[in-house]
Amino acid sequence: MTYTLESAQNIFTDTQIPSPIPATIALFDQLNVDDKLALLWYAYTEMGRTITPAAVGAARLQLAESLLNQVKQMSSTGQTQFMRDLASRANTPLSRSYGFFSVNTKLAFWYELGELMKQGVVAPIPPDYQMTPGVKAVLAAIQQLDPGEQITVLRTAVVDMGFEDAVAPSSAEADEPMFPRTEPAPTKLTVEGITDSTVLNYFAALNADDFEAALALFTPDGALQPPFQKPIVGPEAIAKYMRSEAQGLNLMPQQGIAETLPDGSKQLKITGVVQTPWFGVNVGMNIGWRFLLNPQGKIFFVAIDMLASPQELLNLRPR
Ligand code: EQ3
Repeated sequence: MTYTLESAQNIFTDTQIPSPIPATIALFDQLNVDDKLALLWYAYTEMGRTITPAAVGAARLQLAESLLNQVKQMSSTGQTQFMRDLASRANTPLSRSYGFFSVNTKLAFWYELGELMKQGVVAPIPPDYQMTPGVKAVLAAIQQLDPGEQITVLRTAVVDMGFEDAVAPSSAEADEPMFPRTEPAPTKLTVEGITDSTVLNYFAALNADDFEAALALFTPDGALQPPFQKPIVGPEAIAKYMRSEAQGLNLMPQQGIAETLPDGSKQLKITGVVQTPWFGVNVGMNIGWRFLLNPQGKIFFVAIDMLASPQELLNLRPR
């Protein structure tokens, strides 16, 4: 085999346009705790309905219920302090409980807190809060992003909160409830320029939440690299990741290019749109998949990238 994980990560990099997301998150990270919480509130509540997520299933909230109940019983000052602890990743018992939640449970937890803030049950952002120039700058940067990028910034902010204990088991493993699909998954896929059955089966498997079938397409040392993350290597780690984070996604690949290398391996880049069950049809994320298949047609590597702009689609020309 003539490739390594490192070389695989570099396929098609000449077709990519840098995403504005990491710089926006870096700006956000520089804010102080109160400004972070206020920024998220404004971004979430003032950007219109498109970035308002759908209500989440009761099953998911059950996982967060005990923490929610504890927060509801606190004084208003206590609630504010709790939210500050989450945003500053303080090592407190409650902040650790949050840190154990899976990604989707963290989102569900904040969704519910947001509803409770609107109802006045949980302390809102103080009415006399004045946006600092820093908050205004980050808000302006977020407004420049497309909705798929905006929800990625919000999600990253929520996921990074709380205190994560390196040794504690993640709740994502055991009791992650199924994510109800908001839209039926596309059943028939035609991807312009792509006939490769492994890749088409990959899309079909994820659209059916059939992670076993998806895993069977990988080599035993195969890797999957989610947006802005390091590669996840090996079927067990990929399976765990998919069960926790790939449920209910609608993958709508549209077009791609495929190149066969002299040793029979193949590299493919495909672009399209992905919808998350949190926002359904309201938000389409522009996504690119970069696959490296071994000569036997198994996936050695796939990177999932957030495309900087639909402009990147134009870079997909046979070379
Ligand atoms: C209450 C409020 C507003 C104020 C307070 O001060 C602070 C906070 C935090 C607040 C609450 C904020 C809330 C409720 C934010 C909610 C945000 C949500 C629900 C964001 C959801 C985003 C989901 C995203 C970006 C999903 C992306 C999924 C992708 C790209 C999946 C890609 C995949 C593909 C395509 C594959 O082929 C393989 C698997 C993989 C998962 C990688």
